[in-house]
Amino acid sequence: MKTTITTVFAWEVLDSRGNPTVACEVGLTGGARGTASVPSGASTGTFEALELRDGGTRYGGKGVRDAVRNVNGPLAAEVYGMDAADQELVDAALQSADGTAGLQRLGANAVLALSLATASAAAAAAELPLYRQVLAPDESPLLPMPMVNIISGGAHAGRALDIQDLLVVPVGADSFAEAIEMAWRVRRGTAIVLDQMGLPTALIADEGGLGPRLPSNRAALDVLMSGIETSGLRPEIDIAIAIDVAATQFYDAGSKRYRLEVDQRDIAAEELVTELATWCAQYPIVSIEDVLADQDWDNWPHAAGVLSHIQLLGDDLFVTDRERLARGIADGVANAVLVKPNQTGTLSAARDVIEQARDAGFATVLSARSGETEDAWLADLAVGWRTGQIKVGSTMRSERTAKWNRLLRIEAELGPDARFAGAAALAPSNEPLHQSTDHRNLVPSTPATETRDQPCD
Ligand code: 2PG
Ligand code: MG
Repeated sequence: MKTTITTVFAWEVLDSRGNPTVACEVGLTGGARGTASVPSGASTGTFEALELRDGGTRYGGKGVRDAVRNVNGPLAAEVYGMDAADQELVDAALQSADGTAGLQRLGANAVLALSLATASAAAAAAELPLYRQVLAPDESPLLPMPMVNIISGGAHAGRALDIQDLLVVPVGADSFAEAIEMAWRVRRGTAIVLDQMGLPTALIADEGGLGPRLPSNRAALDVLMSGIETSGLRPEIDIAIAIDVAATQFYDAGSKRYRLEVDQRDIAAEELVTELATWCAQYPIVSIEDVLADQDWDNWPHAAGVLSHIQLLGDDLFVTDRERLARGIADGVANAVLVKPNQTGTLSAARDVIEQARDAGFATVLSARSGETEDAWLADLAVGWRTGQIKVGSTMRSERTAKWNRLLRIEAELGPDARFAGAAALAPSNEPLHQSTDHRNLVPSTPATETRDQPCD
């Protein structure tokens, strides 16, 4: 067999924040090789799988030599002789080598590096691009709708705002390439607006977004709206807004209240939801992520009731975890899930969560982390897994453009066969993303936002 794993080699590299992360190469009997490197979050959810760091003084404690040793030692020993083409079996072996639920022993960064490099080697052996390798046999590739960061706050921008991400969804785009150009226009328009306000535009946040200091969280929305207008695109029809509140970051579990530093307010969950509902009524918002904290389960059903007209996305809430998503589905607290492979540790576990979400009628958004590398596997996974949406950051910084550029290439290469998920991928009216649907007609004839343009309260 040409796809037997014969070599595993991991080493330490730097991510886009300059912090160490794990890279890995897997070699197969037939000579094929695959490499991968793993990303790292800053606004991490409390319940994510473990990112193993060395501690001590080297790299301020952020070194990953232990994780690298775990790949080259116990994890490699586990997969030698296995068939790289059987991803599920390899991932099950990696999971059982660790033996804990959150990969607490060997580290999710170690496990994911090997899981991804295995997929990449199997694709090389089959002489297929990764997106074809991970595609189900009866399905065809689907380019995702991008959710693009324009203004950053929270942990990605020195807490210049409490809200973490203000993003755009180019709902009027008919192709991925058109969507990226539209997002580029809004980013440029927003920079022009900030410049006119006398604010620096060179303050670039971790994901390439603008990181201005503004007087309030709402002021950031107003700047974004002006940016959309300056771009010449139409709010709602061409461009809609998405927000990642990342509320876990400003939640006080003791008092169970939310501290908005920029607004100088200390509010209860209900008030935060009311505030967001008001924004939904006043701005063309189609998606809100982590509206409440990951420990605030009790208040999520209220948020879901009030905000059910838009895409309610769980990131820190679900942490790409089957059990947490199952609870979210049962409690009806959201209608979409953000999927980050390093929150769970293996490709198979991430894919499982996508299937689980689809079966429940949830929309899926594959997401990068705020600390990324130049590796572009995320783009291939979005297309091959038909996630419908992708969140990568802004339209600049090479670790971000690596993913956009990969998607641009895939769309260009597919030519007339390229299918773009379009606005119909967004919950709550998301189209099923299984192949049974003909995605040529996924972009609705009326702008998708018209159906969602109802007050959220
Ligand atoms: C998020 C991600 C990406 P981080 O919260 O959605 O924007 O951030 O990788 O820091 O968790
Ligand atoms: Mg998030």
